[in-house]
Amino acid sequence: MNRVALITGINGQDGYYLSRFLKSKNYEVHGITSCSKPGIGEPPKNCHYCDFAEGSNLNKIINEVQPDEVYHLAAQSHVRLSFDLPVYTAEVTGVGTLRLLEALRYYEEQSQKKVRFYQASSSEMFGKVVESPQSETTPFHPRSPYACAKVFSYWQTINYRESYGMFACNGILFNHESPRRGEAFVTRKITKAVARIKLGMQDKLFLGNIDAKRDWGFAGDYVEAMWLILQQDQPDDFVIGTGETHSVREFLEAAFNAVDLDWKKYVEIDPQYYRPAEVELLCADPSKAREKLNWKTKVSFEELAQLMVEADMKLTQQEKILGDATS
Ligand code: G4F
Repeated sequence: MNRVALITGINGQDGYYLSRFLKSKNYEVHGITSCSKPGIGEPPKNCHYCDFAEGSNLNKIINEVQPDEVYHLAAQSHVRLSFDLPVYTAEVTGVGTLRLLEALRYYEEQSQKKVRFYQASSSEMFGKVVESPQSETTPFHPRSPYACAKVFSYWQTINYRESYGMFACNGILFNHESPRRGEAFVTRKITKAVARIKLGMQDKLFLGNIDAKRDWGFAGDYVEAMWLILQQDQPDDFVIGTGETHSVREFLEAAFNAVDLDWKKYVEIDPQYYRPAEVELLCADPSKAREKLNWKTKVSFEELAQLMVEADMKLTQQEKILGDATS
């Protein structure tokens, strides 16, 4: 019989790549989303609706789906926005995880079935880093309501493992991007602007702190690590990243270079994109993942920028044709 996976936040970038990956491994994939669109049509097959800010129907969904593996990706995941919506972010990104863990604990007790649980932990938890690169043993110093909520979820995951013997694991993922990345995140904001500037649809790109450094990889590679984490004999926590760090400035250079433009002519700094507290530098030490999961990233920084620009060029060209046809 096929194994059953339940992915929360299935409509996000990682949900997209993870569901494709698990289907290629013959899983029956179910998803939870909060983006209900009543009236437009029937919900897609195996799609369930739940808002992690309250989670009242989680027990019902888990009872129906009877998952073997649960990948908890749902979150209010935008760091800048979390400063404007701190309580909502704590509810969804923090307490939401606890709601799910508690529902799974109850389900395990009732059904006598074991479930494997993956928590999407984040490198943002390292925040004002106390050492570099950051590994599984680096202490946390969260710098945003989002990061504080993720630290809460990280420890709840470990607490449920230690208290109730649950197979609950953290993947501490560094930034991972793709053409499916939301347009409010800096890489996609840049690649979309590059395409629009190249096609004459935009003049300027406004950004915040372009000196911040991140460890950026390709999301498609990272979902395999999520799956590998749940295939181990023992539940454990893993840092997942490339081991390389680059500034936003370097990403700008790579993305504009991909279409032979000089970024300096188009980019302006707008302080509205600054954060009350910034995470200046993130760089992973993924040695444990390499050794125990045999996982490593396959797409380089330059290839990532290139593939995102190419995808946005195609998309923007189509939008332009559609716009011209309807105007
Ligand atoms: O793309 P970002 O918004 O990602 P951030 O804050 O690093 O968080 C992402 O990665 C985390 C993993 O480490 C996830 F947990 C989290 O959910 C999210 O996916 O910003 C990256 C950097 C920041 O330093 C930011 O200040 O880019 C800087 N930046 C400069 N100008 C900007 C902008 N970020 C955004 N979003 N928009 C700007 O205009």
